[in-house]
Amino acid sequence: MMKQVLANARLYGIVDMGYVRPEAVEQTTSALLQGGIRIIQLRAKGVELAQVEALARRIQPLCRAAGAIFVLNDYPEMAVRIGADAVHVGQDGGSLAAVRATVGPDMLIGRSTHSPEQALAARAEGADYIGFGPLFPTGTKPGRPSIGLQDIAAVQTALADFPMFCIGGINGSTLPAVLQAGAQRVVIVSWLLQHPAPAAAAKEIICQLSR
Ligand code: TZP
Repeated sequence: MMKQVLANARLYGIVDMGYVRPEAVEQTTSALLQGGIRIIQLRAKGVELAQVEALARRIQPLCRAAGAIFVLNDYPEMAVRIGADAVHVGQDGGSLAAVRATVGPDMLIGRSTHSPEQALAARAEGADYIGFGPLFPTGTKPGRPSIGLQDIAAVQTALADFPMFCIGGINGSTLPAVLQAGAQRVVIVSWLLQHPAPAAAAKEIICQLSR
């Protein structure tokens, strides 16, 4: 069932604790859900584990009530403990076989990829979806080299229906070029989290992604 929600998702939202005050996680999550986003990740880099789990346990029921996928970034064992729908791991997150062994057969697994080779490998290794980027330089991942738009179309063609979410520096102004380059799905972090009207902004982006 969550596989179908994943297949239908065009916009992926992240509650990134680099941008969200801890007391505002419910409000932020609700705004993203109200905007129509049906896959939401908790990203809490540098936050103490017990605190990550507490935040996850606050976000998860809101996602569940909306029929949205709740993704925990990193921490496969915690994802199992709290019953997350998905876990997202970076290139440094170990082999996907090891992650699968930890989370069991049903949890969705996402993988960050930064090149066409990594994208194809992630699917071959059993990822359920990938992130592909950063397309542009972004303050959300400072120092990470951007990969540009030139490989999106070929990778999306090679992956056919496999869910590939382009990420990194996407906003209302850069989205048209990203779509032009062949993207079908995107992750938007800081632009949505800093937007004065995030739900309306998300709706508008989803509209553009659905054309
Ligand atoms: N992985 C690749 S780029 C990125 C992550 C988590 C950050 C994207 O954030 P933003 O604010 O949408 O550029």
